[in-house]
Amino acid sequence: MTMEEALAELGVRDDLLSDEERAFLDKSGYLPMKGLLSDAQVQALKARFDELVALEGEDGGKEVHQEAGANRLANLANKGVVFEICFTHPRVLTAMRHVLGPNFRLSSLNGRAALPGQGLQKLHADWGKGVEPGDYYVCNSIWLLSDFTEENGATRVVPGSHNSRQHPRDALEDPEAPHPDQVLLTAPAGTVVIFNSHTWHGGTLNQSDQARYGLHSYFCRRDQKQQTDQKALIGPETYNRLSEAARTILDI
Ligand SMILES: O=C(O)CCC(=O)C(=O)O
Repeated sequence: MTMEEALAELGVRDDLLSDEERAFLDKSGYLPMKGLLSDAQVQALKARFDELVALEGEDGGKEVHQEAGANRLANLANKGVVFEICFTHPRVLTAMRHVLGPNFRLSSLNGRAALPGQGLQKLHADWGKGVEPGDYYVCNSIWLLSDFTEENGATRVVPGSHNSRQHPRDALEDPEAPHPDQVLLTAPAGTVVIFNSHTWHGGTLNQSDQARYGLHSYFCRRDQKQQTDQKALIGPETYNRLSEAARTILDI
């Protein structure tokens, strides 16, 4: 199945994004979409998240990345039907197509819960160097499973930085310090924030007494290496359950 056929089958249509949304994403490098998940979906995703953290213990996230001060999970496309929405949602895929063009695939689906008193990250981009405006390789989406607030470590982004042609590592004296232009992505659980992964971003300090839960459904151009080799890691149960269109998004 071609990507074009897969996207059509999953209900992707240009008009799922308004002109205003497209313009905001182009200019700012991110786009919050409220209410993509119901409360029941948020609860089910959180329950599975906790189950996997308990099951995997110190190995959590090791397929991709582990981080002190955060419960990390990886390879979630392969760890439960509940995660399927993160790589098949038509509005999210419409945004990915807008940023990356029609030939993209899932790079990885990971989880991150910043623990109380932890979670501050350097401003970074998910790509090693600056790019020319419009020539984007990767695009992420963060799925809020907790309300993101000023206190609990909401993600910060620097609007417009995806078009700066610079990487924060080179451009900033102290990438961990607050940036004068940074915006905190505060929003209720169930929101999905698309962010062009060339936009400078990072987790902030969780000053609350509860973990702050999010999922990162991360896409790349189809000619780029996936962060998770979906074909190598996919299990038979997942493979058999997925539709051909979903398999095409994973490129398995
Ligand atoms: O979870 C977040 O707030 C952002 C995490 C992030 O950017 C990362 O782990 O690279």
